[in-house]
This record gives sequence, C-alpha cells and structure tokens, in this order.
Amino acid sequence: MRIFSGIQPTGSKHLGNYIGAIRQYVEGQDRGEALYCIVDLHAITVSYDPHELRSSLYDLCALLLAAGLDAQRCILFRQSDVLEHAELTWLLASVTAFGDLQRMHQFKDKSASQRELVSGGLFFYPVLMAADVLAYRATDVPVGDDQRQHVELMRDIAIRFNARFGGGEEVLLVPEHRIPSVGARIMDLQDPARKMSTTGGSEQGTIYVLDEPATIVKKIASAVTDSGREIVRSPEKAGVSNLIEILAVASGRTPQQVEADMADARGYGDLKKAVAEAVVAMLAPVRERYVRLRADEGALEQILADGAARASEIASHTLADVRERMGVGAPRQTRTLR
Ligand code: AQP
Repeated sequence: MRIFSGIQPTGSKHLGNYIGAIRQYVEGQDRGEALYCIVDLHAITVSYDPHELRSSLYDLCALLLAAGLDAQRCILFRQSDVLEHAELTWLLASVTAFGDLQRMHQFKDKSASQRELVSGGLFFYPVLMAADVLAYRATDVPVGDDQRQHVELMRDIAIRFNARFGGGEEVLLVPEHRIPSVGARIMDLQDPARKMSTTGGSEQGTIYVLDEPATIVKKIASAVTDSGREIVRSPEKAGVSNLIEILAVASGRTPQQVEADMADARGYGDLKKAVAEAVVAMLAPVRERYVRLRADEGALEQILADGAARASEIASHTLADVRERMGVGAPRQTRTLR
C-alpha cells in the first residue's frame, strides 16, 4: 500500500484539518509506505504573501512533526521541490475534461469568494492534485469529505489516461480515497451548517490546533447547539451532532458510545465540558512539541530536502513512463538519464 496526501501551508491548521487529515496521516505511517506533501504550489492559486508562504510552510512542517509524523517512517516533502508535479500537471491536462473542472465545488466556492483575480491556477487546482497523487502511483488518499470530488476526478483522469495511452496497462494507478467514517467533516462551532474552514469560517467557531487550552475551552463553551437537552445525533441537531463526533474522535470512542456515556448528563453544559477536556488533552501535547520543532528552521529544511530527494526518485520513474506513452520528448532509449 502506498499512501499519499497533500496539505496546504495556509493559515493556522484547525481541528477539521487535524481530525479529517493529519490524524490519518500519522496512522498511515504504520499501514504502508506514506508520502505527505506540503502543497505550496496549490497555495499560490489564491492571493497570498510570498514571505508568509515561506513562514507558513515551516509552521505546517513543524506542526505535522509535532502531531506525530516521523521523517524516518514517512516521506515528508515540499511540493515545489519535486518538479515532476508541475510537469505531470500539464501532461494530464490533455486528458482532463474542461467541463469536469467547471463542475468542481471548490472552484465554484473559491472563485465566488475571490475579491481580486480568479486565477487560472485555481481552475487547474484539481489537475495539480491529480498529478500529486498519480506521480507516486499511490493506492490510498487520506482526505476529509470536502476533497471527495477531487479524488473522484483524479480517478477519472487516471482511467482516461490509461484508456488513451496505456495500451492495456494500468500506467497510472487508480487511487482510492480514505475518508474517515467519523470526523470527515467537522463543522464550524458557531455555524454548524458550514464546515470548519481556513478561509470561510468564523474565528470563534474555529478551533486551531495551536490554540491555548483556555481559548479552546471558551470556544467550545460558546458553541451553538439548540434548545433541547438530548445528547444524540440527528440532522435537526447539527451543533450537538458535531460536538458528539469531536468528542468521539478526541476520546477514542464511537459516537454511539459517547451518546450512551452521556445519557445521564444534565444537559449540553456537561457535553461541552467533556468535549473541551478531550480536545485540550488531544491538542496540548502537539502544541508543546510544536514550539520546540518550529524553532529550528534548518532542521525542518533538512527534513524537507531529504523527503524531496526520496519523493523525486519515485516520481521520476512515473514521469518517464508517462512521457514515453504520450510520445513527448526524446524516446526513452536515447534520453539522457537524470
Ligand atoms: N472541516 C473539516 N473537517 C474534516 N476535514 C477537513 N479538511 C479541511 N476541513 C475539514 C481536510 O483537511 C485537509 C487539508 O486541507 P487543505 O490542504 O485544503 O487545507 P486548508 O485549505 O487549510 O483547509 P480548509 O480548511 O478546507 O480551507 P478552505 O476551507 O479555506 O479551503 C484536507 O484533507 C481536507 O479534506
């Protein structure tokens, strides 16, 4: 099994990113060969500050290590260091339907909320994401539920590439998404109809992985619930359902167990107290390790450089095959090997 996932070096990572993605990354290290990529090329598709991008990249690298990624057990690298990603994006563009890109929810949402330029890069974002994964012939893609459509598209791209250029072979492996059964869509605490998000959410409704414990307690205490008292999940109780899911993940129980354990609670106050305690216990150690790791940018840079060299070794083989099949560049036997 080969696992690949990318994460953007944008903003402070929140509880949704942690539960939907980062926690799965850490588990993935024990399940197979795992590659995790900090996708700076994706981050430049919306307006950004170059200095902040560099700094956010180190922030995220330190955070991933603090959360439990181990550079000895996974390949952690920066997307722009492995040139194959950009090249494969262009090559795959020729088997990507324009109409499919137009249908992507993320493009529709993000282009609508852009105040300045809606870049071509934002439109091409899913093709770059497909290239990220397909370059490694990854089998599993751990992501949150919001990325389901992008993974479906990369599967279609791989299938179309193989049909057009594969000559009966699966040159590009068709990957599967790994969306967690609980916590795939953590909702904003102030507006539980919307997902917790870096760009679209409310400050008070978003728990950041690096929030102080007191801030976490305060945000959870003010979470929007409803006028009832029953601690059960239901479509009419989006706020309570969200808290139950968060508590389940943070305390290593199923949502059903949480509901059973909370059956004697006096009301939502008890639920919020339990959620706050569990989330603080889950995130506080990450925060402590982060401070130490973030202080040494040289060490972070070294980890990323080692990761990029290992990643490039894998991706270059795929690219050689893709180029050959597409008839692009010199034929393989006469090409200068890199
Ligand atoms: N609310 C969420 N619940 C569960 N999983 C989530 N993810 C994002 N939000 C939730 C998952 O986090 C991973 C990283 O996403 P990213 O690289 O796109 O980072 P981001 O831009 O910081 O994430 P956001 O919050 O989703 O940003 P916006 O909303 O601004 O685009 C992905 O696997 C994602 O599924």
